[in-house]
Amino acid sequence: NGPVLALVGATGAVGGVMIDIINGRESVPWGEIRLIASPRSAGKKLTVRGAELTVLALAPEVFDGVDVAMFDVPDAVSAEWAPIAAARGAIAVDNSGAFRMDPEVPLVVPEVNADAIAVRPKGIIANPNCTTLSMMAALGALHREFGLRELVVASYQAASGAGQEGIDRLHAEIEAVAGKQLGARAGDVREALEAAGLSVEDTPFTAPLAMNVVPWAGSLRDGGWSSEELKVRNESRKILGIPDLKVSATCVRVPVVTTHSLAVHAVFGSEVTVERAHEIFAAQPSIVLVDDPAKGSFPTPSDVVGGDPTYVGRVRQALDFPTALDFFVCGDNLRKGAALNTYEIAEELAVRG
Ligand code: 2RA
Repeated sequence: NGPVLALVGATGAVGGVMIDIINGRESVPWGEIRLIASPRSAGKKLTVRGAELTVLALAPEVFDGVDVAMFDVPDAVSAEWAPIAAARGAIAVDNSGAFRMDPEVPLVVPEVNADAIAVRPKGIIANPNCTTLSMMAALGALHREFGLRELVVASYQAASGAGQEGIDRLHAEIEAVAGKQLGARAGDVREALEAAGLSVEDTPFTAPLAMNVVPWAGSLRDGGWSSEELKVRNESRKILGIPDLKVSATCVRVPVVTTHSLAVHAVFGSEVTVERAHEIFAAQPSIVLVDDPAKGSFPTPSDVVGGDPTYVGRVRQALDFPTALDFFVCGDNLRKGAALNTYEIAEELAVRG
């Protein structure tokens, strides 16, 4: 019989995507799969690989006999429960922000730093933030060849990064502005939302998101940076193993339901060419290259949502920087950005025994 897998947060938005991923796999290495959620959701029945499973209430005993426990829950829940799962003998693979920068917890993207999973003194492995993750497969592949030195990025983040609340809010805002001739006068979108009962006091996005872009994600940190921008910087350094990588990020929310995009300016230690970058991207199984602008061919969120790969396009050799590439990436923030990468770490653990 194979190892025992637990999914904590089975009834949440990412948990649902995780179950879709497990159901979509041709085969799985697991002898048993346990679904776990808050006591409020316990007792629900969900179908996993043809079997109807009852969701168990989160409690220390549910981790007994578990080999790998994936956590898709808020930071505070992970902070409390991942160590409990580890103390009961499970390896916790955590998708929250609770442990990502803990020096005793590896931060893993399997196609970039899979070997890091072997050193996990706390029995916990962390999954990166979806914004960082969306560009990591591409940057990891280029770094191996050219040696990354500096990174300047702007993100274009989807509403589902803010969970179901974010998805619901964007849908409600789009409904409120649909069919109206808005966008030619400052404040008219905001007024239309207020008139529809959608106060900006209640939005997770700080400002109207429909018909708009919002240069903000996360919470305020020193120097005017957002927590999301600092995550991009700190997590990129840790995953790529470049502690002094120079990073500057601007994180922006856009009216897209799911799939984060990033415009990346990456400076390397040696000269780069578009041809070689294309070859490197084409050779990486988790990357799909969509790069023929003469034919209008480049990745966009609405064309790639629901897919597992990282989509890369608009690859250009920066005109004034001989060692720099500019490119555009799109990645489904709920799949590779969250559930899929977590599951890939769990699979890697199963493969390595
Ligand atoms: C966001 N990256 O997009 C965050 C979610 N983890 O809001």
